[in-house]
Amino acid sequence: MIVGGAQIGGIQKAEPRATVVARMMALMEQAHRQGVQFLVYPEMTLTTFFPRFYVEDRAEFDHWFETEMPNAATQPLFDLARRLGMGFTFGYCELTPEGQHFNTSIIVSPGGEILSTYRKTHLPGHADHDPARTHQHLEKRYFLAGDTGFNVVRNQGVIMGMAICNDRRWPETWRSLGLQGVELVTIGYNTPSQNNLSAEEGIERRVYHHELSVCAGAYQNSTYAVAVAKCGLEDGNHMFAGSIIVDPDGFVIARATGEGDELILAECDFDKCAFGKSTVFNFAAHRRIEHYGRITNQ
Ligand code: ING
Repeated sequence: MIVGGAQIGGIQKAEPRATVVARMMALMEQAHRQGVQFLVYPEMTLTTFFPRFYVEDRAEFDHWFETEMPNAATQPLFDLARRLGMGFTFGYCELTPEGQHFNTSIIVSPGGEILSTYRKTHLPGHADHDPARTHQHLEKRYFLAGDTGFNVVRNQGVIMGMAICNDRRWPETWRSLGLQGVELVTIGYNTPSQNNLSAEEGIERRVYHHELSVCAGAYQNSTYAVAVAKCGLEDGNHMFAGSIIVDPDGFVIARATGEGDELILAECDFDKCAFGKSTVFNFAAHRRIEHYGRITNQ
């Protein structure tokens, strides 16, 4: 199966969802022309990365959230995917009827059915304004930690699982999916080039840690991974690109070259996952769970 990654360049605060969806659809049509059957979009694909901004009354930011999916803004994307017979996944900010705010992603079948919903588990950053920081990163202020856990679903004959951004840095994410036989892990991300207490950390180091996390996770669980950025400049704030497709041996088999809207794609032979799962990473034969207690109870 040819799998695609639809990297999205910066979305400015003032940019309406309709414009963003049109950009997403253009990439989907390009993907279809190049034989892509499943397409991966970034985290928070519909809006700017607003957790960089502090607001006292969080309700002021509810307009960044979707209360239903699909909805008027995204229905055209669902309709196009169905017409093209393409499965896809994308991230958005979810406001539930109960008033809960999640950083969410979904997997949609070629027939337009939402097969799986995932809510981001690992929220980086902080909940209150931190004057010591050069850049705020307030995901803990605007989102609840996800309540879905890590699940897989079979779509288009492939066992697929979702993670979102910071999740990729935690081995627990990957092994939770690996233990369910995952063959394709999708990861949308928005990673600021500076958001720590010191601004001198180089972007090369950040990009290295991103790629290291994805390649290690894929290799250690013998799965493909597609990690796709929303990147470039958003109202002057930079997020790095580096979208990649990684094979079950941990090799990068496709990589974005720019920081704008860009399609990457690769032919994925999911039978390749079986070798690692039956040899080096045959979990049943080699893991010793009696010694792993610290991972789950600390
Ligand atoms: N962003 C970043 C990420 O995990 C971050 C936060 C940046 C963590 C740099 C560590 C280093 O890629 C999101 N949205 O999780």
